[in-house]
Amino acid sequence: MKKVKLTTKTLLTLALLAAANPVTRAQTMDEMWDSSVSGKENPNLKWFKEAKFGMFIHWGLYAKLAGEWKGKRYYGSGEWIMSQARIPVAEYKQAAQTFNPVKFNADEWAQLAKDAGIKYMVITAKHHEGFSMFDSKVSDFDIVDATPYKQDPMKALSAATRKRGVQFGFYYSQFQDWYEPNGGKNSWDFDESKKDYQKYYQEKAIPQLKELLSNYGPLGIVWFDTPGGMTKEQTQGFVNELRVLQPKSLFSSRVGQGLGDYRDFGDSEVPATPIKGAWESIYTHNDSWGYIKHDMNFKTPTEIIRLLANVASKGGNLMLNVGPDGEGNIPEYSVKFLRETGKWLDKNGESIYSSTYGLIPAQPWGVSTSKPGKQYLHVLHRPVNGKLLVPDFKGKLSKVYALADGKNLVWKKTGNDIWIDLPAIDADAANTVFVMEFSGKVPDYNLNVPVTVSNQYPENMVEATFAKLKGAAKIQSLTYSHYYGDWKHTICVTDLKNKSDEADFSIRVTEPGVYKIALEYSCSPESAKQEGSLTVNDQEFLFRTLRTSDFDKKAPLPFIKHTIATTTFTKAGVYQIRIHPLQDGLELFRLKSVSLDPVL
Ligand code: H79
Repeated sequence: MKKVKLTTKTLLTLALLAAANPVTRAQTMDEMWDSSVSGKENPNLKWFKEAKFGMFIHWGLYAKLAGEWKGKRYYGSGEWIMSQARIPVAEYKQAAQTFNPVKFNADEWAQLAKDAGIKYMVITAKHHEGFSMFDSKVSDFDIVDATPYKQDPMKALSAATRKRGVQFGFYYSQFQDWYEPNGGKNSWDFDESKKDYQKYYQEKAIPQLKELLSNYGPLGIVWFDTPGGMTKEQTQGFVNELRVLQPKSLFSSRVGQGLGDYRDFGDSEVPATPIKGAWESIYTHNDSWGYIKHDMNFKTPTEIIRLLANVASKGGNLMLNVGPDGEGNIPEYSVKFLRETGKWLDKNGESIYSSTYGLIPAQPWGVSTSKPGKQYLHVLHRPVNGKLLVPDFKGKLSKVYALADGKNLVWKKTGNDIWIDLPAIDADAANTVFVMEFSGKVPDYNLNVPVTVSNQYPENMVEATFAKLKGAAKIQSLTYSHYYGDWKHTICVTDLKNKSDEADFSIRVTEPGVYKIALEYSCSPESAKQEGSLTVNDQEFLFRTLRTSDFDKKAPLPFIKHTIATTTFTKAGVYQIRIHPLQDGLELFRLKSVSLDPVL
């Protein structure tokens, strides 16, 4: 899939940078993307960059099947059930005969988006199953011709959404189409070697996209997915042919060949560091994109609010998916939890909408976003003593206040450190926002700032992203899944194979104290029981690796938090942590983080 390639390419480049430069770290990934995306200066991106929060909707015949086929339940991406269960077209199409979503109410859906603080909506016009959720003259396998419902829900939804000032767009699976003999990826009905993808593009995908771009008013986005079967020139021709119909509509990067207007990360992926330009992270509310009746694993309002802040703190948009059922109802918890998110955005939206990435890296207290002259502190964890550190802040600070009530806070500046006296915070709050107002030009986020370690927080995590690498060590994003296609991504230091391969971390301990040091890692059976060395604070600590499991992208990647040492920092200050194998040979482990948990 497109996203995996982009990530791998980016990280490969980082690895090459690391190889050329013996001590380096994961620097920003942004320039690469900026130069490879066509829409860098595109004025049509303005609304998108301001929007920050989108709603994705996966709705199709799979919603009617609800994750079950012939009495057997399927888990993971419900919109993949036809592929997962290898359902023949002749049987699958029968589901349309009973698909009658009479509970669908366009105004309710659009109002939910509005109430949730959502600024754009993208709905599946056609997913890989090949079924059109709109009135198509190109195919009879559509909601008007093939179902008892006989209406076009996209007409009403596009109008209701736009009426509320929310941008509207379509997801369209341009290459995969399991219903068509020449569409991508149905190998259980059709012989892949006999497929004529160009015929499919000419006879279905392009004509249908023209219908979508002609019959539903101005589209904010056309969201393509899983490109295939076209050269770069053919993709350019495809884009050009569609572009003339709606020159302002944004095409997602999964149109392929670097020809999108903005970048999408992988499914359920947030980049580790700030990224410039226009981009989006996509997540689903539970485990599946399309409705599955036994999938009740919904992210809580707190999780959604924190995810949104985290994505915004890197400079991107979050598009969160909901999967309405076969009757046309959005799941109860999606409705409730989105409305809760909307209540938070009502009060705190200033810190999200039209913002960009924060000017400092993530801290033990949370993340930050910024606007010209303003830095928003998203406090997820309050320091016990109420003294909040904003390190490496180079602007000329004029005031600090709570976003909720505008009350000024006492602060002081020591060098480039800002120390803020926080008021009491509701312990249950998902995210309490404080604002720093400043003048002067502030340089971009600096990844070289030592990671804050403080006894004011129960845990201090130093993430792999912040490693400086030596030798053959690399930083990689490992992609794997729990259920079918529900991707997870974890950034790790890998390839610590020899004594000279090292992961080094610069930390700043803000108060003297005693800390337990733990390593969070994944370790294959082959790598287990090897010795490693961690040096910090003029002491070397030895440890022996514990087995977790092999890496398998279709299974969970378990991590163990292995506590290895106790140490006392007698003075506040900057310290280096150095980690390497004690012998030459096998990879030591895949290191996710080093944590320092205060004891005294
Ligand atoms: O629409 C949602 C997904 O259905 C779609 N993108 C999001 C927005 C998507 N299409 N493809 N993929 C995601 C990647 C899927 C990879 C898979 Fe597999 C290959 C799924 C099934 C085969 C690997 C093997 C994962 C599960 C089995």
